[in-house]
Amino acid sequence: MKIPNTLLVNLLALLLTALPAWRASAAAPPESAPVDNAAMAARVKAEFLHAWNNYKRYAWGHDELRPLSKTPFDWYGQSLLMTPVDALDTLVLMGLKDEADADRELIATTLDFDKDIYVKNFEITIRLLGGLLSGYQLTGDERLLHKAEDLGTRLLPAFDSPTGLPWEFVNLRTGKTRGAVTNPAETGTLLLEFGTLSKLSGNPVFYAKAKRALVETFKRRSKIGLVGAGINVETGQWTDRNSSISGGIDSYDEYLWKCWRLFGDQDCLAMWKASIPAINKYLADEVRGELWYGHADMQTGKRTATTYGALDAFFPALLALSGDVPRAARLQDSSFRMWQLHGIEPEELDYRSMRVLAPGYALRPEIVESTYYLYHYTHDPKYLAMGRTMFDDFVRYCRTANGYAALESVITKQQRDTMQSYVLAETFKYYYLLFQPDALDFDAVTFNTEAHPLRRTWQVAAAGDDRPASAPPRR
Ligand code: DMJ
Repeated sequence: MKIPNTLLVNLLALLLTALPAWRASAAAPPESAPVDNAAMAARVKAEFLHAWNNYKRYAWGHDELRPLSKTPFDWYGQSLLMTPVDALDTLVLMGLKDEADADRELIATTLDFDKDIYVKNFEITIRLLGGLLSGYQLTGDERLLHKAEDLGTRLLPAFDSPTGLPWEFVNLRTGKTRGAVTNPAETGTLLLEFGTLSKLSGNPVFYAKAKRALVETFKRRSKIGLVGAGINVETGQWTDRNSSISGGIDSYDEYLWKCWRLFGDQDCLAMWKASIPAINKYLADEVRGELWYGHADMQTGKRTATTYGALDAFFPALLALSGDVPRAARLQDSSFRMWQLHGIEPEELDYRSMRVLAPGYALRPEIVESTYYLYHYTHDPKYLAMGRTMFDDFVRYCRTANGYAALESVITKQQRDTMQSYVLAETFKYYYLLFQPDALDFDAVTFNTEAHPLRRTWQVAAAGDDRPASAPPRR
């Protein structure tokens, strides 16, 4: 009897997804051979250069490289230099001075925000505003600060909504806005960048607008202390009650703590303290003796999904940074289990059944970020070994002749023609810092959610007073 091809393909796919699930709870520990940090840092740097040089060869001056077709890609049809700005501080931290100088020159002489395009306020803030500010702080090049001021000013109309919550899109030339339905990550992941801009420029308006957006999001939390995944900036009403630590909410939680850390803003500390117990109570989930974080209804706390994914893997870093290393370590073990299922992490997993729900891998950094933080706080060599395993897999499956490519599927390992700018801002940077931690003084900086290190160069205001310093130091 002839078995139809489609049946064979389906059977194979079932086997490929079921087998790893079967051995999931017995996830192997990272290899125990000692890690040669210097050799690993050199490898990371060489691979970063492979990605950067191919960006230069095939996409110089554009937003991103498409690594399979060797073609450039611009998010909005015109370039905003996403990769050059995102990559600048990584070049500096890796000591690639000539490359960093050439990149800085490109940015200073060609980046122009006077464009009739609607941009996503959140993405442009974390990637470009954050990248320009950290680039300025690391190089002292005032031209980068002027670009940041220009950009911040053009983004300000985004906050002109009836609630103070920012519109999703703003036109860089006209200031017109659109996109009433947004989410906490987009409304609450702005204060590190806008606040730093206020401190460095002396103009308090940036801090005030971004802080209001964060506070207005927090004020709308439910009685049990959770936020949802969708909110309307005109009405202030939630459009999606699904709560999680995942995409759409993730960096809102992150900035509550980090804005306290960078600015000493007591309101941010208070908001964090009012939020984290609810997150740990309703979203954390114990399965097979493992710690995971799932989804729950923001009003009732009832579990709505047992999903966790590549984006959620930032949370151990945040837990460790805010002082809960034991919980961070347990969650990191779960993230690594997720990674080991298929030798590289999927976008989304059902942690009860250990079945992959969304099979892509977008070259995301979050799991590496958490590995770096946990190594910083524990000095446990297990995290170096974890990082080495992940980097080996990352190179094995994602390296192409012309850069690094995302995966359509971690099961089939089929590649996708995209290399987002955050790969150069974050993924490579966190791998590098894990193996070369003295490249940066961890305690002196706060990373924005795009891994741009921001340094406090101003006086901290007295408790309860978050007004920007009036005379910011200039380098
Ligand atoms: C990055 O742009 C940022 O880390 C953001 O917070 C989440 N998404 C990507 C990386 O996955």
